[in-house]
Amino acid sequence: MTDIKVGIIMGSQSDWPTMREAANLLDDLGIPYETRIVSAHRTPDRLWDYGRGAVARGLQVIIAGAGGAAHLPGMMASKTRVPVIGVPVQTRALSGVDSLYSILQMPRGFPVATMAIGAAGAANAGLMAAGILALNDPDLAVRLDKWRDDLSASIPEEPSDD
Ligand code: RP5
Repeated sequence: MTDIKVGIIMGSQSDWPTMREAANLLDDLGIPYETRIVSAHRTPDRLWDYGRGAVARGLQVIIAGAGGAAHLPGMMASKTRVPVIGVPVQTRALSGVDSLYSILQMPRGFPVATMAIGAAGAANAGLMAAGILALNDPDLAVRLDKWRDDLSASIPEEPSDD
């Protein structure tokens, strides 16, 4: 067991600019995490090993991002009961709709909590992971509440021309 409760995994190095948004949120909230490139197609054995070991290693949430034929989140959900939050990475050919549909339409029994396409979805995945962990971590709950309050306070009441 390690102190790390969140795994951020992605299908390719090319997904990292998107998935970094999830990592940034976890950094902001003081949540340790690990990052791995785990491809459903290019490194299936790595996917299997990661999923098989997730519970024993103490992971409590897995954020999985992939693009195109984005099978990583669903396959990870098939391999571990650790909740999987899926991030559809935006693609050039089909704008990420391919990724979204690949991740979203899981069969009954093996859910993936699917976020929006791209950077906003990755950031929200970090916040969703924080919300799950905060259920059993009062200090984190206080930090997350403050983060949310700060965001609300930053929104002006009126639009400006600046
Ligand atoms: C997927 O294929 C990855 O998640 C990535 O979004 C996409 C393209 O990968 P690269 O060809 O850029 O490595 O497996």
